[in-house]
Amino acid sequence: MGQSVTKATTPANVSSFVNFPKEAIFSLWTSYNLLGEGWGLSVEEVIAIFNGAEFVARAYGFSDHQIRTLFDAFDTDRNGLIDALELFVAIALTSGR
Ligand SMILES: [Ca+2]
Repeated sequence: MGQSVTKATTPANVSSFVNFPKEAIFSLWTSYNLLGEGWGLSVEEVIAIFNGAEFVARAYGFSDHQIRTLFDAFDTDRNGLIDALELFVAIALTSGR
């Protein structure tokens, strides 16, 4: 009553970053722990983390442009930083295989 259940949609420009298998999530988290310098990540750090995540790099091979598009979707205040935990939680929540 008064509620509707719908299926979430993903903007086309970031749709490549959903439905990751758990190996991808673990790979990104490991890469973040090795390369991340804190919770605030620049686009260069996010690119390095995606490229350093062995499983993700091998299975998906995202271009810098694709990763910059993802970064821009998260950097809503356009200050050049995004929150690492929010990024990884969002990716994990939109995955689940
Ligand atoms: Ca920001």
